[in-house]
Amino acid sequence: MIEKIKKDLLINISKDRYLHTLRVVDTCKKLAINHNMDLEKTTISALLHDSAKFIKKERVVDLAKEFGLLDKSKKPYNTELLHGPLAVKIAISKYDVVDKDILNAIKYHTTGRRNMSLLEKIIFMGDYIEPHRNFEGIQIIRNLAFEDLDKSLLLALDTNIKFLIESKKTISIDSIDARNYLIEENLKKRR
Ligand code: DGI
Ligand code: FE
Ligand code: FE
Repeated sequence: MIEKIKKDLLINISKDRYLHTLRVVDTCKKLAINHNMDLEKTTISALLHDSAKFIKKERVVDLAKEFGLLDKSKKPYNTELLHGPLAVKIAISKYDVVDKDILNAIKYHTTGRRNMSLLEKIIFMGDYIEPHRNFEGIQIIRNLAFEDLDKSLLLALDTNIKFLIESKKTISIDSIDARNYLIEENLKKRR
């Protein structure tokens, strides 16, 4: 299955996106070893996370509508945020993926959500810290991802949210939920 996905990706997504995907696989595997996560599940999730990125912007909303992916409460629809949910459809229809954890890791890789599983956190962070990502503070987050996954996730979410605010972009409720959840859980642990 892994080789088949790679072959298909080479045809479907751009070369740059393909190389990004391989770096994410590699980074996620390192995180998985570090945090004791199943390597096959990790590889499949990472390989498929951006598999819907070949779909043209104008088609994304139509396709998402077709698949019933548009949640009215999440309006206005942001096409950037639909490639995860669409990749889930590819995983199910093309590769018969049934593992809920893999599907959720793909679905929430851009936004995160509350109460993320270990696999979800690894895919989110692997995508975030892959070697070609380059912005201020990345090295701190990179190191933290191996030492304290939750702390790195919180820092990554904070950085994303700040960036979205500065760019005057919308912020998904799932990202806010993910951040609030981590802070609440952290407070509970300290009590
Ligand atoms: O698909 P990648 O480029 O590898 O990375 P990604 O899936 O994390 O997508 C990043 C893009 O998504 C980037 O352009 C910022 C955007 N993004 C992430 N979270 C949010 C968001 N955009 C909006 N509007 N709201 C969000 O909460
Ligand atoms: Fe993505
Ligand atoms: Fe990605």
